[in-house]
Amino acid sequence: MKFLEAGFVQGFIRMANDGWEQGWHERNGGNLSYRVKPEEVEQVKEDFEPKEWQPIGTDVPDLAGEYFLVTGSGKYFRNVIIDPADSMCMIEVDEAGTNYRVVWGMVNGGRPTSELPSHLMNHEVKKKATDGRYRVVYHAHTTNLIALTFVLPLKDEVFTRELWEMATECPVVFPDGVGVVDWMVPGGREIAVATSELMKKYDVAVWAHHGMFATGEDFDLTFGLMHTVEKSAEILVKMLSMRSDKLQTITPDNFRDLARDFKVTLPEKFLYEK
Ligand code: 2HA
Ligand code: ZN
Repeated sequence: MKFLEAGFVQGFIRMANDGWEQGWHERNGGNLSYRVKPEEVEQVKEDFEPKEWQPIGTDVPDLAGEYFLVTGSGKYFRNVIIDPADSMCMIEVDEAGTNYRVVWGMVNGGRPTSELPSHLMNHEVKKKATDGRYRVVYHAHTTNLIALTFVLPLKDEVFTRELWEMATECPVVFPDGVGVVDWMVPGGREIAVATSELMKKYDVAVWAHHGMFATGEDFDLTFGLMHTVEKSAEILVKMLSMRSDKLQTITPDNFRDLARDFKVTLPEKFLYEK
């Protein structure tokens, strides 16, 4: 099968374009990665043209031999749909988990996303924590959530609770909550370690004054998660713009009732009295 005809490649391209249309990917902002299934690698491997091995910048031994679709460093999400071979690539991780090589794409040169260490370390944590079910890691510059990082305390408990309160579906969509990383220099191993530490507990990590990481099983669930969190952040921004306090809201006991009926576990640390 031709690389671009494969269903998983089409799903990746569609998700990148959906993010662009949401306004989350100004210029070269954001990045997306997908851990490819072995049978999907088989579908497209006749199109591979392997390039030189390069250092990942961190170690991911539990991803040895895995293949990933990733957006390119400095590439624009708005171009993925019109020129995927220039904007994205498939990479292979070596048997030690320290190097990668491009096997398809980046036809005009370039590298995978500058956030490759964060993507791969998040994949490594999630692969282990979910018995291999999670395959997607998504980073976007979500406007309203970024705005909130200037006015809310940078604490997991506060972000989770405030986002949950803005839409009844939120605690059902992200019952484990969201984690928050203080401002850090992006692109390196240090922020990758901090983010992947949070991914042991959560599916969402907020990067203060920068954006968000979301992880999930497939493109629909991961895009839907990013969309749900950002929508909730938008409601909170609107609410705070009208007045600084709430006349009424969803209470801790309301959340406990919701948890019972929807059969989700909501950690009590998020249901504090204010
Ligand atoms: O430019 O979003 O975090 C890509 C990024 C870096
Ligand atoms: Zn970014």
